[in-house]
Amino acid sequence: MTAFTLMGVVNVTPDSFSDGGRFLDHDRAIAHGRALAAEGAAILDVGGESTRPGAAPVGAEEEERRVIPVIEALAADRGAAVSVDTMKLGVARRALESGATYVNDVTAFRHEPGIAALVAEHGARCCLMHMLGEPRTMQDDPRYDDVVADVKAFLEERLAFAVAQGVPEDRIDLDPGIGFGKTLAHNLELLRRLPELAAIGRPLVIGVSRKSFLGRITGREAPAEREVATAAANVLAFERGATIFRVHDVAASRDALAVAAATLAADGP
Ligand code: HH2
Repeated sequence: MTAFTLMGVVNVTPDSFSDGGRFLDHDRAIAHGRALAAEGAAILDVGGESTRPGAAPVGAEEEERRVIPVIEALAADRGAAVSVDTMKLGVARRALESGATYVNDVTAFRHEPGIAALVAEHGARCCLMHMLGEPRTMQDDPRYDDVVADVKAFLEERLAFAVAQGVPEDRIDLDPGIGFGKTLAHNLELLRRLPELAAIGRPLVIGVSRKSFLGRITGREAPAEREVATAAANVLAFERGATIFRVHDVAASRDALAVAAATLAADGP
């Protein structure tokens, strides 16, 4: 059976688009991470800065204050791998020293290129994500020649950069960055043509969870009501080559993906 991996989102922020403020308290964030691991998350992605469109940047000190105690506690559980969702070198360093083994950088090492060497030095894994522009302005009229070809070329270039900095290729995952400088049509085209990105040969991470394009399609205003839509998009992405799914609700996508995986396996040789 083709395996899939669930990456549970632990947002230690006041302003994340779907769960901002719910887990700003360290104890609540840690309990939430443990609950996601119990539901089947193999990776817990801990973030202290929202990247939603228009989000205000957070200083490194404040970001560390938010995430480091949570990373320390979840890593000490020795269950799920702990990822830090950051674009800052200092935060990534403290996180890796505190037990994280995965760096999820939505700028793909463009904001602070030194994170690549840091990941290499620690023998960590990483996710390199495509984003057009920066969070503050990324949704202001994004344009591409061919969104899939442009994202593919970007991911290949960032993969080559990370490898040149010493990160072994087999420790690098790639992500088309659904919703990061993309219209509804761009997101759908990326999902539809995912096999072209899977052809790069690295595992694909998909982060559709509760995003606004799902609200546009379903008419669901509240992000937490977009779980069925999230699971549907994840199943389609899995069938087209993605294997790592970044989600807020682990149980819902786990069930949907388990059915997809069993069905596709039954189809095989
Ligand atoms: N999406 C978000 C944040 N980090 N990382 C990867 N690799 N892929 C994604 O699609 C992705 C990501 C946005 O979701 P969330 O963390 O819930 O919201 P916010 O950025 O507002 O905290």
